[in-house]
Amino acid sequence: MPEGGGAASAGKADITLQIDPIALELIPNHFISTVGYNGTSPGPVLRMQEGKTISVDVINNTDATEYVHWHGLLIPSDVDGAEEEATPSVPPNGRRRYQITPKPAGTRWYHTHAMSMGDLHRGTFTGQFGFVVVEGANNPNQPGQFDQEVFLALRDWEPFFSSMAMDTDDAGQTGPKPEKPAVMDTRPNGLEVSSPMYSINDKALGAGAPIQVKPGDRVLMHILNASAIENKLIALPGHQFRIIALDGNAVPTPALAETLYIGPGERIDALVEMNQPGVWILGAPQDDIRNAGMGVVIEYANQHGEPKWVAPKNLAWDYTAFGRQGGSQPAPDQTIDMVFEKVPSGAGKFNLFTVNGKPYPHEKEFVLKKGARYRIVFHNRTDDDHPLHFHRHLFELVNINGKPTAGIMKDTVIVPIYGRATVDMVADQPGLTLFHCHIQQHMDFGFKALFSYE
Ligand SMILES: [Cu+2]
Repeated sequence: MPEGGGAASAGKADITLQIDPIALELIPNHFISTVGYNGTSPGPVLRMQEGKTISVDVINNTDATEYVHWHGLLIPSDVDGAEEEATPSVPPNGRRRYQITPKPAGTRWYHTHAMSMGDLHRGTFTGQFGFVVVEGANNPNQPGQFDQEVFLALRDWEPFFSSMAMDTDDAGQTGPKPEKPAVMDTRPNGLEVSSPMYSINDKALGAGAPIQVKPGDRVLMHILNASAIENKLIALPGHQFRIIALDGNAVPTPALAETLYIGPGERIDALVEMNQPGVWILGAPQDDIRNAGMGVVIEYANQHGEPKWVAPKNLAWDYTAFGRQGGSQPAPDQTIDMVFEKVPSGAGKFNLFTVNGKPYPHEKEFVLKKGARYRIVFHNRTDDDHPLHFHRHLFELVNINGKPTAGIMKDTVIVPIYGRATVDMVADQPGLTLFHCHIQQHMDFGFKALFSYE
């Protein structure tokens, strides 16, 4: 097996991730063929100690070049896991050892960062993803605050191209559209990616074991949208989610929500008090998506019968509900405007996305000064909600569609359709830094930018 180079790989690493083709039995006797970590998808929950350096061996048993990205960790570019940041790859049928010092504490995740372009069997369309829990004093999820914790990765499978946008980005969004153009682009849309099958973790709704709970239990749910293609809605009839962390970072104002809206790349940590004995479906509010697998059964002790679904009354999702009311940020050193547009390509072709008028790459366009505070304004002039992600940095939400907030630290934010989001980012992680939409096809066709430090 060829060595990938990099750090010497003497002895066994603290963590070994093996990339292999796998078969996932989403529903009994129906297997789908994909690629996973250590024979499964999601891969193992990786627990790390904040600040404690560990070695990770990645063994790639496929014929594709791979990258393992540590999403939400503040680590150097050469181990972050992105080609654009010049992280050394894991060669086809090869291996490489990385050393990482995980921080900050909280719910993070790992996933492939390979490009897919027109190949729906590559990149985040595969099963290469899993949770990372960084343990530490500031982890918002301290033992004693919950009786049971569950990890719920939301996924879709067997993606296919279609000429229609089948997502539901408008479902929970009734807000203003400050970036809506006066004259709409009427050119015919290009290819979108859709999915006929859904799951939470590796089972479609009803195909796996129910989550067993007892009355009075406080269940800590770590929810991750590991989809390559779309934002997701999730509800649990009879119950409310108490949101305690977004993207693994404690929120200033833990508050209740009836429905979660979560973009690819985002994590939500929510406490659910189990106070409605019965058998329930936690799942997507859209009947077609839930019936195609997006859900899991929650079963109270000594309760039996068909799992019950009741449509939620309130689909609204508002990040600012969890922020510090009346708070503000220090004045920025500089403001950066980023304008996102879609160039519709017509039937059978891939749409192109531009950042400030140009698709990736941008020649030295975004250069940061170490220590400076940047106010970044995302102008979404497209007809989709986009989950926008910064590598290697946290940012603070400042404003969403005119609503100010403070204290919410994230690494990925959904910028609503024709909407505007403002975030503050302190440039405290020198090195190449990738910014992109976390919808794989958008990223691959232009929706990304590279930030560097001067
Ligand atoms: Cu996007």
